[in-house]
Amino acid sequence: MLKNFFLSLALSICFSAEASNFKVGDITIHQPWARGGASMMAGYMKLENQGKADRLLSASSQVSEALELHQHVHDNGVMRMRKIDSIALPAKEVVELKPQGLHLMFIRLKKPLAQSERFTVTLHFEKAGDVPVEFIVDATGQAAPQKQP
Ligand SMILES: [Cu+2]
Repeated sequence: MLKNFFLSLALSICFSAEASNFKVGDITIHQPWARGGASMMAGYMKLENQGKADRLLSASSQVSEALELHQHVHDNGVMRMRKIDSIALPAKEVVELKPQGLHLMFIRLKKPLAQSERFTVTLHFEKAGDVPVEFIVDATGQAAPQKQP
């Protein structure tokens, strides 16, 4: 917990100009956020590529046992999620990870995360390299842990 706090503090100092935007090479990561339940969470953000074509290869985090790249697909009218190997980032384009689309999937959370809680995810880009970004748990998260009144 204390470690997370100092990590957050370090991040907020490094990126104080825009609290929830991060940059590595030609890639800007806009406003990462997550929502989910006690054991699984989905993560979203906008990836803006101002340079040549790149790819998001993977992501890693301490909050879950596994972290996968997912895409929603329509399968005979049923929405399903599918694991994908990478997310293509074409040159000079913005790719948005959003509900019903591309997302990060946090699988087997080590502990449930509270609304507004922040945590660090390291993104691994093929060309731009690695960058730690801070996700915030969305206040309107679906299936968020409920407390009895
Ligand atoms: Cu998923």
